[in-house]
Amino acid sequence: MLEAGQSVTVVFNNPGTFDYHCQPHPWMKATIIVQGEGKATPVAGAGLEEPDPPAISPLKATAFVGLIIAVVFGAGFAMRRRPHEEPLPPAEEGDD
Ligand SMILES: [Cu+2]
Repeated sequence: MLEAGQSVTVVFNNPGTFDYHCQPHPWMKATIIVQGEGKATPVAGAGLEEPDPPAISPLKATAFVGLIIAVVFGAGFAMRRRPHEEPLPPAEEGDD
């Protein structure tokens, strides 16, 4: 779980729409939309063979990752601007 001010980088290897939410505050939601054509390509230096040339240009891939990071940062920023406490339910008093 991320605390305020922390960040994380996640690389999505396939296009898709991914919903996520803040674990302690399920109403804080966001969606990451990963766009792109072609299949995922292995990271250079990962010890994998290179059977095919990259389907998307490195510049394009960097742009997509940048977009994802921007979305994640934006969501984190939006969460930080809100009070990060759950509203307390009205106190109920009374004995049985
Ligand atoms: Cu939260």
